[in-house]
Amino acid sequence: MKLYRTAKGNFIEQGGKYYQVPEANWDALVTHANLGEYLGSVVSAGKTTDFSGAEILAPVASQEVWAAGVTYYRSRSARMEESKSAGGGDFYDRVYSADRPELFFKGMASRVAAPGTAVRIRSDAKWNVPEPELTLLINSHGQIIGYTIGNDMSSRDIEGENPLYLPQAKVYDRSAALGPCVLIGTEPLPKTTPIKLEISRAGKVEFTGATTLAELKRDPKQLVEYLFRDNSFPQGALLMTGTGIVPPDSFTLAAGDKVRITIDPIGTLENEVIQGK
Ligand code: DO4
Ligand code: MG
Repeated sequence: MKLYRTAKGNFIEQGGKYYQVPEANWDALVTHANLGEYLGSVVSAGKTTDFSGAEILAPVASQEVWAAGVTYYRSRSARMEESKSAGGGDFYDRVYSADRPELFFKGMASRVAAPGTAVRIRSDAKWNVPEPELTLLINSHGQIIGYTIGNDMSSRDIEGENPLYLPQAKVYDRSAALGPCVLIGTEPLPKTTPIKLEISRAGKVEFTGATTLAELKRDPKQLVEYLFRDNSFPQGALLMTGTGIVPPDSFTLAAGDKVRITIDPIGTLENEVIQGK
């Protein structure tokens, strides 16, 4: 069952049919005592609707968006390389194998781009990449209630210059995209689940990459446990689980590029890239 947040309210898609959710408030859905059961009852009522033309919004309202880092070996190695001359490489190796994961605050809804809208490159950054990440939707009790797709846009030159610049490399207007929907479910996704990234420029594919959840070193539940340690999230939270796809060091995003991230059971998140205002 997929849940869409749209400008016309919330919709469920199941078996190719769409159902409008009576509860129009996204925060109320995320904090619902039993979301799966509630949405199931909407489907069982059998009142289908026309979904075409609904403007799809990012699946976030009052939730904080957080991100985990260096959860895939590929991310560890890329970060060690980019921060070598700044003497920061060792930190990435250490966090990859430490018990405590790297978790950082990515922003609120105001920083997040909806599907089909623009993500941004910082105006003062020269080396930029999208980061395709399985993203967890978590309720106020710290339970994973669904899965969406996240793009953790990153400025590699800024984070590589000094690891203390990480918040500037990661958090700025339109530095994240989420969507297009939430796959509702509390069970972990299979380890074989593929995550795919395609970047095209002027109609030509510039980069493709793929990984699977088998490469994710951390258990999503363990990431959530750390996030909720000494933090309360009365409206729930979203947590990006890290990237396992990093384009070669010679690659940087450019304005006009199209980023497509596909996680099969969820869908495809597509955004165009802009730089500056
Ligand atoms: O430590 C820097 C950020 C890492 C990150 O965002 C990732 O691995 O996805
Ligand atoms: Mg990331």
